[in-house]
Amino acid sequence: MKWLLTLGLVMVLASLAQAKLTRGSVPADQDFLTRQRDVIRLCMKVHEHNHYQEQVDLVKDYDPSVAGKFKDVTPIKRLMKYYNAKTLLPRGDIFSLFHKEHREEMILLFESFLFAQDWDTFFKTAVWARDRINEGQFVYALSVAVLHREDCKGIILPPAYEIYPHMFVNSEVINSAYKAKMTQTPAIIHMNFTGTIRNPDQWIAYLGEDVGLNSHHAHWHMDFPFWWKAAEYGIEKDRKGELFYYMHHQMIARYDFERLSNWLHFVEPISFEDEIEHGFYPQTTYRVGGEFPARPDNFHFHDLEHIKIKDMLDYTRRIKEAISKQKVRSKNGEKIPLDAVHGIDILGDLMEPSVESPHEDYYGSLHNDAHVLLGQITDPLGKFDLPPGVMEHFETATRDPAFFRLHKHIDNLFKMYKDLLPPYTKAELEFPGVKVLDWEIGNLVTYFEDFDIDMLNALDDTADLPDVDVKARVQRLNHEPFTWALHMESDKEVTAAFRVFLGPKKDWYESDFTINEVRPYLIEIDKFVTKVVAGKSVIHRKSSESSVTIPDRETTKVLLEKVEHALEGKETLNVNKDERHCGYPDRLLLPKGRNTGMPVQIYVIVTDFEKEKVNDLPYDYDYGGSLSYCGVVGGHKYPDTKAMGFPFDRRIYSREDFFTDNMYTKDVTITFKENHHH
Ligand code: CUO
Repeated sequence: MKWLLTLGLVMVLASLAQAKLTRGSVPADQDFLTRQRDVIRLCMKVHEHNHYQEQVDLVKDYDPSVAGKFKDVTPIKRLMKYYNAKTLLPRGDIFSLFHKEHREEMILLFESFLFAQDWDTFFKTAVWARDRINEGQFVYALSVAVLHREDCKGIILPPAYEIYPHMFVNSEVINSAYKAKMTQTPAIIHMNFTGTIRNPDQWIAYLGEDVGLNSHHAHWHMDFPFWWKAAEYGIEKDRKGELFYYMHHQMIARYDFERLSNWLHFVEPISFEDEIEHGFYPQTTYRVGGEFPARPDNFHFHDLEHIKIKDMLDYTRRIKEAISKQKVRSKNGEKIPLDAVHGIDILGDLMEPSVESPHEDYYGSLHNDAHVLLGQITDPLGKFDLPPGVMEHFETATRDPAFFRLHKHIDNLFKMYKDLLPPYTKAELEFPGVKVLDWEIGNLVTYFEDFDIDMLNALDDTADLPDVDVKARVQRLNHEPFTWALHMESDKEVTAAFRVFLGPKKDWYESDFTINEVRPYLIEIDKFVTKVVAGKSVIHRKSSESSVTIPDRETTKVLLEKVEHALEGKETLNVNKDERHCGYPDRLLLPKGRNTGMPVQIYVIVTDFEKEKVNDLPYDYDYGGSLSYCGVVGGHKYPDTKAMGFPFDRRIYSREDFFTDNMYTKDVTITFKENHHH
């Protein structure tokens, strides 16, 4: 009986978790379902030639540059020219977005996809390309196109770890998967995080190697590509530079929180002149092209042919100079002020850098080049023809602990800029007439659970054997769903913005952090807008509603089955065409904490949304979720004018100066349960 009750509760909770998913959902029509099926099929077994007969027939005599309808034919014409001249990256080779020629070819394909004037041209061009263009370039261009084409709204892309499992699971798992297929025995293969417990970085590998975190990161970079030509594509990316800063800042803060959960010190910024203390052995093998290169302990940076260490120092110095003068130089000699409104956005564009960098020749390509320097560190001269390192793909970069060190270096430059801005005044912080009286928060409990990665696409069909069910089983962090209730008092009805942060309370010696010390380490766990009525009221919120997370992904196999059933009329599939797939998975909302209970603090600030809104859309307009780290897409403006990370993005002198009646902070603990059973 008790068991039944628990089961009932779990089901209620599960349906609550679905609530965010189904908001704005409508039953998918045949047109949509066909498109969804076709896109999934394009992403299946991408290393093999077109194998769905329909797709093969569709492009038998198709030349997109002749038969297709494009808004601008230049990209497809150029692509065809290179294709016919056989100068494109061959199929089977490893694609890296950081490689200039690889990228430029991919952009031609992407632009062909984006400029296709109807679904028919788009789809046929994709089927054509799938057979002829390098599969890495193809999947990447297709994914970014699907995320940006009007007629693809709502289409779900398979997660990267299912398209290329090779990049996410270690070599042993791949070998076992082959064995399973050869012997036609379904298998679940257990996989450990890389390295051993003797390597302290391995203690937190559950975050860096989490496929959901990697998916989020890769997806973010597809929503906000650094190579995006907004004017040409006719799609603006509002506050893209600031989002580059903020999303990565949040990743670093989260990493540091996990480190403290495990009693490790906060991560040190990388220095291009010093040894990198901890090495990294990815123990992962490309499908073709060998193992991901490893980096031994205490390894130095080395000059590459096209990227020099000295350049990185120069770029860093010039950026620091611009920050301290609060001005950057543009290419045509202008001085652009780094003011409080635009400064962070400009710096983001400049450091990543994106197409919008004010002066790439002068400020260089600090962040992107550093990814490449790290990726090629063990074969800088290309003597051994090693394939790209994990740092050279957004899908795998966070696996290397040096990723967080690099981004800490970048983040510190952003912090240097923020620290020069005046602290927020009382007037900027308060919300007269609105008070937070109390905050009730449920228990924060985390645990590890098993997660299975579908290995279907890791197995080639060459052996003429039917596929068998093969899964890699990994551990992943999760938390119990929790709710909270904020007790408010207001002298009038207001539309209020709520920003919620979580931070560690005590350092490694069990002394309390000051508010200014802990400020850079706060993670944003929610942000939303709602009405607060006059008088006393209570605002309820569930962890599943958080604006930083998205619900867990379905496996592509399950999704494809549902789509096929819906096409046959056996069931209805609901689709929310605005739903985003960028964001931490819901289960990563909380850091691990400790089994003894880690003391943390939760903060909320309530502000007047009427004063910060940027448009007249309804205050509860659904931007498709995960707004906090992933901004908004679809040509919308970011919905408020406050700096991301407000009010903790600027220096704070003292608690007394800072806290106003519209803020509240509370001590809570995060307890990690070793042997957790639902
Ligand atoms: Cu996301 Cu460095 O920008 O990986």
